[in-house]
Amino acid sequence: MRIDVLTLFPDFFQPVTHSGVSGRAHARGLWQLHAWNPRDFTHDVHRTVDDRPFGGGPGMVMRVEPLAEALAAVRVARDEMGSLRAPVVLLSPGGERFHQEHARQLARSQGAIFVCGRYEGIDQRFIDRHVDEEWSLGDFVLSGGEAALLPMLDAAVRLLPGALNHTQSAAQDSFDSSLSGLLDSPHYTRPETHDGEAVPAVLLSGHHGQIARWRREQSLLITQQRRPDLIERAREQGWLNEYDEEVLARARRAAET
Ligand code: 9D3
Repeated sequence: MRIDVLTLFPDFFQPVTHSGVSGRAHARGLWQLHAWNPRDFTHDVHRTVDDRPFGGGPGMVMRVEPLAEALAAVRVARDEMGSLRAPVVLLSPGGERFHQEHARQLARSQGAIFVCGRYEGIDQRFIDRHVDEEWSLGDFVLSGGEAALLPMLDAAVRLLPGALNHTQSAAQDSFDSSLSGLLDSPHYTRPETHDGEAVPAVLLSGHHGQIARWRREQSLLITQQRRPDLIERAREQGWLNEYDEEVLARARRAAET
């Protein structure tokens, strides 16, 4: 997977290429990131990438020409690598809300060309002419697209075959509740008692069937409590069995009394 990023702050991406799971995957050659600074595609002595908005108003707007020239350079570089097909994705507060399906789609693809905005926005003509999709991280205001793109890349890269070691990938097994779209059950490790609080006895019992059932129950109850929308989705997807529904019904009755 090849990621290209148009950004005024190429250093922003050091963490994802140098640290953790995504850093190791990068070192193993599972993916690559190329950051392109529109400032390097300016021709004036001040290397101007922004200008005042036509029509007035606060803030500055990113100029179309440096972005368009940087994008043209990306296309040449990708063509030289065998024409790796890639959508142009603008990071934007008004974009589609990013979710796991975007991460999966990106991880299955040959990559994407991301455009990170700064200032109040980007000249609309660049968006109309070149942008295929717009993605948002959520409903909060960041100072630019870079901080939104980092977690998106992390989410996609960890899905690349070989990115996770065996212990980690085991958690992706169909046994794990992560695949049923529920929140995780609580985890415990040594010591067995901390400050007078013991670990739930079932986890020390060695009964793998009971442990699995307890974890499933905890997942269901926590999800019901915090994210009823995820329960609804799991039900619609047919991810809940008869026993799951019994657990949830029992919890609803307990909440009524
Ligand atoms: C005054 C109107 N603002 C829109 C809410 C202007 C504005 C704020 C912040 C324009 C750009 C930005 C910078 N943010 C992003 O580029 C961005 C973003 C975000 O702010 N939140 C969540 N996801 C994203 S993706 C890109």
